[in-house]
Amino acid sequence: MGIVFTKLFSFVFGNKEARILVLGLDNAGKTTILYRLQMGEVVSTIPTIGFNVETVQYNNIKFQVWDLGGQTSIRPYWRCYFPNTQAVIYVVDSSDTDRIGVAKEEFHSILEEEELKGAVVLIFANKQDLPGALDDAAVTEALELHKIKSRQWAIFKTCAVNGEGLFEGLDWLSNTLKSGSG
Ligand SMILES: Nc1nc2c(ncn2[C@@H]2O[C@H](COP(=O)(O)OP(=O)(O)OP(=O)(O)O)[C@@H](O)[C@H]2O)c(=O)[nH]1
Ligand SMILES: [Mg+2]
Repeated sequence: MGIVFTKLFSFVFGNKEARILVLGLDNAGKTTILYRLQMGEVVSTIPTIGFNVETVQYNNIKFQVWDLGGQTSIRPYWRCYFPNTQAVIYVVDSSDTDRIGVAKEEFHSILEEEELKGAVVLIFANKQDLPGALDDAAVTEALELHKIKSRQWAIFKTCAVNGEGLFEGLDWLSNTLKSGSG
């Protein structure tokens, strides 16, 4: 009954719901981004063991945002969260040029997952405030984004600490999800 009512309410008011996964290597800034979006504040984070999940209401979409820990030993558990995902936000530490190749490998293995076939992909080239950070064009090249086939994607330069780029990314995401069939 509760679910029926919630669905009816969403229908009447035009609200959509979307399940979003935030993925990326450890230290990329995923948890910082989640809480910046949810509370508008920078929280001090510790490495995520497991996940954080919060709801972010934006542009008539209720985003259920799952932020998963990115350490090497935890990454195999990401796939437990793949079913019913409408979008992936892939966060890259643009200043971590040593590990950009690892970030690329992880990114492309996510794209191959059957359960994420229908998910749109938003890439955040994060930590733009740090010296030596790769810009969006350089991250596009390093992640080989041109290899993405039959899937909607976009990349935005972000700085989770001052919030730059985050809501521009969510704008793209909400417009893309609204224009989709889901
Ligand atoms: N300078 C700068 N630091 C950032 C930015 N985003 C995040 N950080 C810092 O990077 C560190 C790691 O951020 P987290 O959000 O904990 O990273 P995470 O991706 O959640 O890491 P795991 O939970 O281990 O997967 C923290 O010290 C953040 O304050 C940014 O845009 N610029
Ligand atoms: Mg984290």
